[in-house]
Amino acid sequence: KTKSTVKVPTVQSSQGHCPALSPYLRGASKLTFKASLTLEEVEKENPQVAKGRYHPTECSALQHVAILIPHRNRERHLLYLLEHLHPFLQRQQLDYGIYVIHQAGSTKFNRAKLLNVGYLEAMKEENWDCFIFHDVDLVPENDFNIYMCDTQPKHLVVGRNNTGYRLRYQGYFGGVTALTREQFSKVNGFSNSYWGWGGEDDDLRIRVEMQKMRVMRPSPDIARYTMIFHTRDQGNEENGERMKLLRQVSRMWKTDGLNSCSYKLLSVEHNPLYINITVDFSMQP
Ligand code: UD2
Ligand code: MN
Repeated sequence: KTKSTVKVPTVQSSQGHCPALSPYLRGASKLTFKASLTLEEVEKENPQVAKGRYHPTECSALQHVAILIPHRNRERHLLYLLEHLHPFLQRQQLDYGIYVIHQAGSTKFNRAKLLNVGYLEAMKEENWDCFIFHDVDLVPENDFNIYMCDTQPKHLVVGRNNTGYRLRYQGYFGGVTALTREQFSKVNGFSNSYWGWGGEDDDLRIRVEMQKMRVMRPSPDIARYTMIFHTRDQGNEENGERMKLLRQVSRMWKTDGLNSCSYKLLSVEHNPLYINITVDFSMQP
């Protein structure tokens, strides 16, 4: 549960690796979302973050982690996520970068394809060890939910406030997941074919299982999230094709994924708190 005292290691060689468990973790925290919060305030609270990136200075981080957030028209959610995620990741002593992948225009939203773009673009900047695929509206409640990758793909959202903190169904793989560079490339990333809401997370789970990998989850008392309230977005209507697509994964995965992800890159901006990648999918079939 909550640690009352935070011990700072006394011996720190500049070359040494960070400890397996960070001494800065606090456990469960009560989340608040201030209506008047601004980006400038969050920037002021995170002076050690530059161009969306941070690394601990007291030790060398165990993993280099890229957080990928698919986004369109959820500015408020993004602000709250940045506010909570930056200190959370710093307490975990990670070398990290936050990428927001923004879909331009009003074509149907494609979460999975945005995350493929995030992987491909982030890899142009650095050889990241680990990727966290992260919904913009999910805020982690407990910093013992470590944003590092493991020997198997990890699903980090066991429960969330609006579903009674219970796993929605066996095999559920939505919300926030962690895959190493190798695990993600082994499954050829996400499918690019899911336009609108639903199915793309189950598709990824099927890809993972087809490669004989097994989904791991942290314990339910730790893997807890608050989902900031929202209704279904315009441009992200339920995908009526998803059941059909899900029956074709074994036939499609090799040719539909990272190796076939084409997109028009509109911009890459290095903002103080995140790297913003804007893409246009309107030319895609
Ligand atoms: C669930 C999953 C999510 C995804 C989705 C189906 C959980 C906790 N999450 O989320 O991972 O599988 O179902 O596609 O189970 N977004 C925008 N702008 C939009 C639309 C979507 O930014 O106009 C992004 C944003 O990061 C959002 C995510 O896409 O969090 C998923 O969309 P959602 O939040 O509307 O779907 P939800 O909550 O049912
Ligand atoms: Mn949501």
